[in-house]
Amino acid sequence: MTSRRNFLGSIGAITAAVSAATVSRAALAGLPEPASQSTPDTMPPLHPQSGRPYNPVVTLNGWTLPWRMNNGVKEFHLVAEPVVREMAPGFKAHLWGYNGQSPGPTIEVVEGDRVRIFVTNKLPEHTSVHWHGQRLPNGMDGVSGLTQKAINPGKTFVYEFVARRPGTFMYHPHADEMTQMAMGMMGFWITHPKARHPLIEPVDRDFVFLINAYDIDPGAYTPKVMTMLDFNLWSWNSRVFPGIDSLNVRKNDKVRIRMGNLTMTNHPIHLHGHEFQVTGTDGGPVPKSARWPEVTTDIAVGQMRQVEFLADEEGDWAFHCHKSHHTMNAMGHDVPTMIGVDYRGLTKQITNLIPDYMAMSERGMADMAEMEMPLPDNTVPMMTGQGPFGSVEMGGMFSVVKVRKQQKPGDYKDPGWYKQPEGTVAFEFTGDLSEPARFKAEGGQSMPLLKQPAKEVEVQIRKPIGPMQH
Ligand SMILES: [Cu+2]
Repeated sequence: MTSRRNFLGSIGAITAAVSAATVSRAALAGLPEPASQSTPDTMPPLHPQSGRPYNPVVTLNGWTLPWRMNNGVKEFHLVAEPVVREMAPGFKAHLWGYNGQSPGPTIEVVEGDRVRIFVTNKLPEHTSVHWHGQRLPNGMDGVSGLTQKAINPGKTFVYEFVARRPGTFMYHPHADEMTQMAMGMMGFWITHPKARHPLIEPVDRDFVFLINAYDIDPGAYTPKVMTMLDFNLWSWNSRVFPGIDSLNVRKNDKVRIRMGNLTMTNHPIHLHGHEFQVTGTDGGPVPKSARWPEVTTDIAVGQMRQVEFLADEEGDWAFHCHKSHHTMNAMGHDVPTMIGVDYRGLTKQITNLIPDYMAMSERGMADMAEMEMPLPDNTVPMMTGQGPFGSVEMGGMFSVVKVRKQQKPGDYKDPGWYKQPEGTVAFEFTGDLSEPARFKAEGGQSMPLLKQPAKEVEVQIRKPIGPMQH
C-alpha cells in the first residue's frame, strides 16, 4: 500500500472536509483506506504491485484507484461524496463524485479476479453503484429498489463478484440516477485479460476517459440537474478544452483509446491524421472480420467504444467531437447570426444603454476568441486555447494527440508544440494569381437547366435562434 501511495504522490488523506454525511471512524475500521485524489492532472499509470500482472491504462485527467489484497480478494474502497472539480484552469465546479474527483477513479482488475468494493456514501442523499456491462450475480448489479436497498447517507455497502469478462466497463449510480449523473457521478472499470487474448492485442499506450456534459450557468458553480438536452459544458472526464490534457505518444506506438458516453446525446469522436479501428465495445472485443478503418466513430448514449491505431505520423493531431457545438464552452444560446450585417453603429447605441452588451460578430465568431469579452467570474471562454500559430478557437470536447519520435516509452509528459519541418506548413501565397486554364467543354453545369429561373435567387444562411438542441 505504502509504495503505491508514494507512487501516486498526491493521494491525500481521507476526504472528510467536503463531505455532506458523516461516517464514524469506527464504521470505517477494517476497511481499505479510501485513497483520494486532490488534483485533476493525468496521473501516470498505476503498475500493479500485487495480484496478476497487466499493462495499466492512463486515465485522461484522472487516476486509478489503489487496492489491497485480502486473502486473494482485491479490495477497493469508493467514497461517494461532493467534490470540487477544476474543469479548466480558473473554472471550478461543485460536483458529486468519488474519492475526491469527478469522474471517480478508474478501477483496474484482471479477468478472473475476485473483487470486493466497499462503497461509503457521504452524499446528502442515498445512492448505489451499478457496474455497467459486467457479468455478475443479480444482487450485485446495483439497481436500488430492484436488486438492493439504497445506500443511505453515512452507510457503507459491499459489492463482491468475480470479474468474469475482460473488457471496458463503466460504473455509475442507479439511484436518483438523473441527478447523480448530472452531478458527475461516474467512473471507468477495466478488466484486463488474464492471458494473451486472440482479440485483445497488447498496445504501447492505453488511454481511457468518460464523455460527460454539464449545464452550469456562466458564473455559477453547481450544475442544473433537470437539463435534458441543452447542456452548455461538453467535457471529457469533467474537463473542457483547454483543460483537457494532450495524449502524448511515441512515433509508431500502437495506441488504444477507450471512451464511454454517459451524456444524453451521441458524440462522433474524430481523430486527425490517422485511421483507427473500433476494436471493442461494452459487449466485448469486436471480431477481426467485423472491423473496418474509420477516422470518426459515433458513440451513442450509454455506449463504450474502444479504438486502436498505429501512431505513425509525427505531429500535433486534433482529436475532438465532430459536433461543432460540443467544441465550444458555455455561451448565451440566444445569439442571432450577424454574419454579413454591419451593426457597428447599432452596437454603439446599445452599448450606451447596456455597457456589457456584445453582439455576435458580422464576420463570424472567430473574433470572440481574440476579443477580451467581459466574462463572469468562474467560467471559461466559449472558444479559446493558444496554439503555436494563434488561438485554436475551440472549447469543450477537444484535445490533441501528440506523436513524437523522441517521446520515451512510458513517458506521458507533454512534449510541447510540434515543430513542422521547413516547407511543410500551409503558407500565404503572395505572387500574382493567374487565371486558371479552362476548357470550353467544361461548361458551367454538366446538365444545363432546360428553363432558366426568371430571377436569380440569393439566400442568406442563418443559424437557428433560440435553444439549440445539441
Ligand atoms: Cu459531442
